[in-house]
Amino acid sequence: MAEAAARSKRGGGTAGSPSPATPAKARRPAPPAVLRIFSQPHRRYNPLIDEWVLVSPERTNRPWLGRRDPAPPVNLPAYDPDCYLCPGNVRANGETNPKYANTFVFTNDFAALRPDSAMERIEEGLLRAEGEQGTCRVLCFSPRHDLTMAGMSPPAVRRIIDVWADQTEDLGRRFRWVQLFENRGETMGASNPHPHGQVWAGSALPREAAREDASQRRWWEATGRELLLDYAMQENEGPRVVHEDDDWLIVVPFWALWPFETLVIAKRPARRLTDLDDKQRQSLAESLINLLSRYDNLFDLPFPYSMGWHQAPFDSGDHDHWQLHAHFYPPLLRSATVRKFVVGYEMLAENQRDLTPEEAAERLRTVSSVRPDRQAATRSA
Ligand code: H2U
Ligand code: ZN
Repeated sequence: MAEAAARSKRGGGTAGSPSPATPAKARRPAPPAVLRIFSQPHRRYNPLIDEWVLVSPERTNRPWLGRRDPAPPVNLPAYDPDCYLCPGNVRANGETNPKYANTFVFTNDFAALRPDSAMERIEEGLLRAEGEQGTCRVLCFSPRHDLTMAGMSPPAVRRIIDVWADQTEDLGRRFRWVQLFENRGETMGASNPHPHGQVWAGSALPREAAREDASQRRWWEATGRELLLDYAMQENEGPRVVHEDDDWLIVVPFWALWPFETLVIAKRPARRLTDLDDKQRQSLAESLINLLSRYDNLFDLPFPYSMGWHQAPFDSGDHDHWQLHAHFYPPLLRSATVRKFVVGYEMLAENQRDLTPEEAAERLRTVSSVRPDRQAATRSA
């Protein structure tokens, strides 16, 4: 689509957003201005959810007398008789897990969504409510209680990717939104160190999904291109790249909120995990191991995070504007025990970060992409 046409179609854009029709390179400010802006308090725009974040680079120097989280336990056993996710163990609802060899999926015994909820709607003035149907499942990544994704072999991580894709396909037949995610570490609320993820699928488009859907659609309608593919092109070999191969780009996004937040973007058009071919799944397994090893090496501990996949919803209409990606949101800021809190100004005004995304990316790039335990050829599936 011609740029002029794109510009007029967009009609000026949403408040504060950069014009999508402006060529990427030309939008980049001149280096002196970049240096000036980036070393002082400034705001950055997140085009994926149409929101701003305040960046205050000098604040990382402030003293910290606040909360320190306990360092997570290391040296876990390969099997824990008290773990409700280990093979052959009994869960809270009395069911016994099979003696699974690779991965194992079960319906969450304390599901937040159920398939048989009443679907009525009420609307009384400002009071609105609607029924929501869905289901929640737990995904055990490995029978080994002590094996995190970073410690797994590429074929073992590849099996998790296949499970993610299979769950997407299965739940997408019945529900509009399929949210795959993992909470890793006590700091992120994980109830159990046994490596596991979750999938929640529901009939509504939840908040983040709706915002990303709207932003990607606006960009697509204005430019005829996928927002995240344009972003990946603009970040190519830039200061925020953490890891890159033919199929995947991992960056600390320009607009990141969490100190070491990363965005994993498929470099070729893909709406969902089910679109990925064999090679893309293989390279994704290697890219994830690379990223997670860097995370673990950063503060020399199993790095806590919440991560999850965003992929096209399952509803009528086209999804050409969607590009598959994963978000990693780690809470740690300056050490193994000092985390970032999203409180105060963030709750009441807008998001804020101290460390710049460029500094965070540089630290993640500099740290080794191989965990010390991997060098001893202890790769285990
Ligand atoms: P998190 O650790 O990420 O919170 O996930 C564990 C999930 O496992 C949690 O949602 C479920 C909890 O409801 N669970 C079971 O389904 N069965 C059990 O026996 C214990 C925990
Ligand atoms: Zn276990």
